[in-house]
Amino acid sequence: MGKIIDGKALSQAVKDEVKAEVERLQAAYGRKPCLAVIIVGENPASQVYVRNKVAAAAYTGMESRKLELPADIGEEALLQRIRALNDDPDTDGILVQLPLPSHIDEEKVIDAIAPEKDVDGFHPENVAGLWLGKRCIVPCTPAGVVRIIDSLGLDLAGKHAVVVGRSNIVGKPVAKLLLDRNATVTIAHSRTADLGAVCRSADVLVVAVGKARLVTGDMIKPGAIVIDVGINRGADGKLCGDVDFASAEPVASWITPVPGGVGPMTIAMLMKNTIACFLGRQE
Ligand code: L34
Repeated sequence: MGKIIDGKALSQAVKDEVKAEVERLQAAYGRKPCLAVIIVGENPASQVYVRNKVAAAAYTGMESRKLELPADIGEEALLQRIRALNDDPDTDGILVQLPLPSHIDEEKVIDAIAPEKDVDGFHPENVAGLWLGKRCIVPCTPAGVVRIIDSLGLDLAGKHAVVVGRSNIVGKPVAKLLLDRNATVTIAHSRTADLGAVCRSADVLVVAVGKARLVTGDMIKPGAIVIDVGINRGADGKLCGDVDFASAEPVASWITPVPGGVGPMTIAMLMKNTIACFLGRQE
């Protein structure tokens, strides 16, 4: 078994869809969507991700702005920058790259973003929308995860999906999106007893815990779909996921690699969300 899902190719297809949409919007509204990305400090991983986001925006033809703010910026000063973007009619999407320096309260920052410009879907209004089944912005990584799963064209009804990790930005929203596809969903985490047995019962296994190679082949049901959200940097600077790819790949029917799996899809879905915010702000 073991078929490797090409997240790069899938993200390319999504970005091409967005590119065509940007042209259409320019013709229809006389303006292109504009994404503002704020990065605070110099976290090297964040710098890579933000660079990839700005490059993707350029590829699709949409406008983007990168605001690089110093690590010691005060919380109030950051909130003021966000409010200015909220009030700027030419800005459609606002993204504040996480994590933020420890002296800044992330919750306050997320709450300050106008919900209609919240391309990350982290604002409480969008979170409520997701859980209540209303129209809303769905967080980019979870949206990418289910886009990958949807691309396989399988019916999840009656299937057992296990999500390892319970964060607000990945685990919890992924679980809701799988529930929407009629899977029976279990959320496992650091306190779960016998994680191996729980994972082995999964037809669809999504791992988002941030622990390098936590899930090994012996924890996977033969034929399962395995989606690896983790991005861990080894001492050698090489990237690896939360799944031990070498032992998992022969057991799984489908598996995402790291890099080249969920990461590129996160960025592609951000482009989609920027279009959705643009459209939500029209009329
Ligand atoms: N606000 N903060 C906010 N929104 C987000 O959606 C994110 N996330 C996570 C971190 N903080 C955030 C991202 O953008 C993770 N993340 C992200 C984005 C892109 C990539 C990975 C994580 C990515 O491009 N990954 C490439 C490898 C990049 C590399 O060389 O390091 C890949 O192929 O997986």
